[in-house]
Amino acid sequence: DAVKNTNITIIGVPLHYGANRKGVDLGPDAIRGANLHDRLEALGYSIEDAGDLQVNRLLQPAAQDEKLKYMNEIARVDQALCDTVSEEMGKGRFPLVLGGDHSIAIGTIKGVLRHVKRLGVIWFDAHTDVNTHETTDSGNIHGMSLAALLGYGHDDLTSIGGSGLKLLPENIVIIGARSIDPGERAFLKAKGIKVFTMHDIDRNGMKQVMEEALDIVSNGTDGVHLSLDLDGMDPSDAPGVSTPVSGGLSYRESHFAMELLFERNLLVSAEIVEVNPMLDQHNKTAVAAVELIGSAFGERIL
Ligand code: 4U7
Ligand code: MN
Ligand code: MN
Ligand code: MN
Repeated sequence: DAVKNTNITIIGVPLHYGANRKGVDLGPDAIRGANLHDRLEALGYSIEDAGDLQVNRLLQPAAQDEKLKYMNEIARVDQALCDTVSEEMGKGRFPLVLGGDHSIAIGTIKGVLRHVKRLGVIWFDAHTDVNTHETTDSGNIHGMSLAALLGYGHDDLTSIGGSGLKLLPENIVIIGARSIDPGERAFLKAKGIKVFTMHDIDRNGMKQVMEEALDIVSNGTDGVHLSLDLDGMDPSDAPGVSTPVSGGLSYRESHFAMELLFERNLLVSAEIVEVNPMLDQHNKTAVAAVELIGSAFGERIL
């Protein structure tokens, strides 16, 4: 069994270009403002905050980027994030990345892959993020991050962090999905990626779903990454997200999932994405994000 890493480095990534919607760039400060540091310190972790990566101000996507909006800046930020994550892991620290939209998962996970070759991933999300420039309707790169990490999509995205770093489809689970585009459905089927949809969670309950999910991501891997898209939760509990979808995970279901995750002691890295304070109510979504991270790091009711 792995030894729990109690040294955490927080890395903020105020990027919104992947969502093509303002507000999610304010996520890192909203999450910090919901007392992330204190909460983790109370659990016995030692926290360092590396601050925010620098994101350039752009007024509109380049005309040629219709199906890959803002790709150049996203790829530049993801490369910087990959290097920062990899450096922190090199020091033996646990990277906790605060987004920003979900396109930052490319940078985070590529950085982790430099240290953990066979990496399991829990992708908590209403969506499955396996579009490419060939299947996307929106052109928004936050809907392409998981495909890029599997090696599919534009070279400028798949080559981030150097070639040869890849996730394997059999080491990934998606939890909470309820909005899947036609091209994504075909991709998920062809690659055999395990998706626990809301239907599966309704039918079997979160306990069974998480047990199966954790078995999959830990089988033949050397560590697990948590990619927590807050839109996986129901919009009544997490209204401040770029792309809300009804019928999501309840407050308790989400917490229970994180509590079960902690019990298996698998995590080597994590990220919180898609928190959009401009669409939020009283910072509710950022607070929920911090509470979920609390549960994933060992907080208990009693
Ligand atoms: B997120 C979408 F069409 N699939 O590609 C797309 F529904 O990181 C949404 O999960 C993507 O929030 C959502 O634009 C990306 C859409
Ligand atoms: Mn997502
Ligand atoms: Mn999503
Ligand atoms: Mn979203």
